[in-house]
Amino acid sequence: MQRRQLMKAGAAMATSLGLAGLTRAQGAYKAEYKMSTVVPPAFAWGKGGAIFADLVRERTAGRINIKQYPGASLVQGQQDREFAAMRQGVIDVLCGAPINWAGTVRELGVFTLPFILPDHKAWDAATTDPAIMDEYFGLVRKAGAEPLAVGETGFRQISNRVRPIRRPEDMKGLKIRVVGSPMYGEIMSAMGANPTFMSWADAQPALASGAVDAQENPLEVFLAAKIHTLGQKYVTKWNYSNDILLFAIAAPVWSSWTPDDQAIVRTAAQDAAKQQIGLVRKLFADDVAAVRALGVDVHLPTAEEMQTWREATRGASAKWKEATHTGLVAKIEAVAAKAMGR
Ligand code: X2X
Repeated sequence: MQRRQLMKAGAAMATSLGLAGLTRAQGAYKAEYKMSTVVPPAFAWGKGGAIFADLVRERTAGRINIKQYPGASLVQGQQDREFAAMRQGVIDVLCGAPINWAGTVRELGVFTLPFILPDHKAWDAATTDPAIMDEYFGLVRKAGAEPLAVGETGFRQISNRVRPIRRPEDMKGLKIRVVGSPMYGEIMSAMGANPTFMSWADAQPALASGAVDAQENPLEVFLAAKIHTLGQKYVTKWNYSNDILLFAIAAPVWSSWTPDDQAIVRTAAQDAAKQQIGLVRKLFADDVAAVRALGVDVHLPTAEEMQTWREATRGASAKWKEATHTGLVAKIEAVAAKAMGR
């Protein structure tokens, strides 16, 4: 009897020791988890980050406190360093566009190839396809982060201060600012412009001073950042690229959380992504009218004009399919074609 009681006590002790061991393996929670976003919550994509942080704080009763650092301030505004900084432990939470990380993890740029997902039907089909997303999330995990959900940064449109852009000839000699992504640089060269790589922080003064003539961003960003006040008078809405907004957690941080908290954080990211996509699409629906109301000329390309852009970028596109992930790109193209009824 006594013996059995002793054994019971021993078992209880082992269990509690085991739990203690587990807690230790999971590590102590930090007082603050640092999240980088390029733009602040006044933009739909920065707002996506704010919604995520709020949901996590509420649903974990403050156990997980995510603090947003907009302006990519954790990397001194150098947004192309975000992913590397996440790997170094400077950033805990990513809520960003993989196009910014092209120099670190090229293969994550598959959704940003020119004209690969030309409309929302194609975009939705690809980003909700289980086989595509399993493979993509596998690449994110291999790169050192736990992927949680995917929002939308928005279709990117070109603007400039010189003339309306209708055909590749209109791009000749235009100095265009692009993010530090060689893929975007080569697309712009293929279209006839002179690309220059610059962070978002540096882009705005460069546009204001006329050091660069053109830029490309979703019109939601054009409006929120008041890019028309920087002398940008002409917009062409050609929907050439629409990057995902990836919500992800640095792998060591992710494994320091209990399975229950991991589940809460994943659901919060999925809910935030859904809301964020809703915001972006609402703005997209009215963006032409909103931009025109500012006195900016907005050109909507004809089907024929769209074909000239596709042709101009065919070579750059083929090169970057190889440079990112040929197999996954083929899957994305097949799903997109089906969604668009081709
Ligand atoms: O810098 C940009 O142009 C922005 C805000 O769109 C990105 O982060 C890619």
